[in-house]
Amino acid sequence: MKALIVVDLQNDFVPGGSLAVPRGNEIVPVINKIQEKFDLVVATQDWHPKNHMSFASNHPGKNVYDTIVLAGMEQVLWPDHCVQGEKGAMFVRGFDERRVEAIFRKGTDPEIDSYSGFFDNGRRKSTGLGDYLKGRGVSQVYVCGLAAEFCVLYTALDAIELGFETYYLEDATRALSHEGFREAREQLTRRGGRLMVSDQL
Ligand code: VGL
Ligand code: ZN
Repeated sequence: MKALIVVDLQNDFVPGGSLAVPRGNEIVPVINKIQEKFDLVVATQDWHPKNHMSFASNHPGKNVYDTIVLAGMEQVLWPDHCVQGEKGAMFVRGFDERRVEAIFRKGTDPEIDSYSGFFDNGRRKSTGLGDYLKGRGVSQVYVCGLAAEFCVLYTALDAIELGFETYYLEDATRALSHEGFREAREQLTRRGGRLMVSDQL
């Protein structure tokens, strides 16, 4: 069983959004097209309360992209994004959601961030995605979405660790930075993930 995990394809992560990934909108048609190649399609959604501690706005005197220690880990402070129920948190217009069987929301605890679709950054809580995929008999997972070096990367790394054969769809993701993308691909392959482009599906 092959599953596609569409990570955080939300308005705030595409041009016009508050934490826009350059050219993030370009992956929408790619993701729409490849869904038919999979037995199962699931999605994740970054879903923060307004008082989320990853928002620079909740740390008076701090600026966006400063780092702090949160829950014992280094944390980048982001612009407010993907606030529960707001437009920025909605899926990007044009994303064909018809085949999405389940949506896993993350980043809901104000005290800790959550890049991976499987666990928060401190591995305190699971979203249930791993058990869901295993329950559906999935052995191979393909990750795509935004942003390549944050939520897509950490979702892929956790998938590897949970024992899934894991593919990172390079042309169905976009990164915040070139350097971040390069490092993400390197880290992924070092940890046993595989890089693929959608034409190879
Ligand atoms: C993400 C930063 C903060 C992502 C989410 O989806 O990659 N990045 N929250
Ligand atoms: Zn976030």
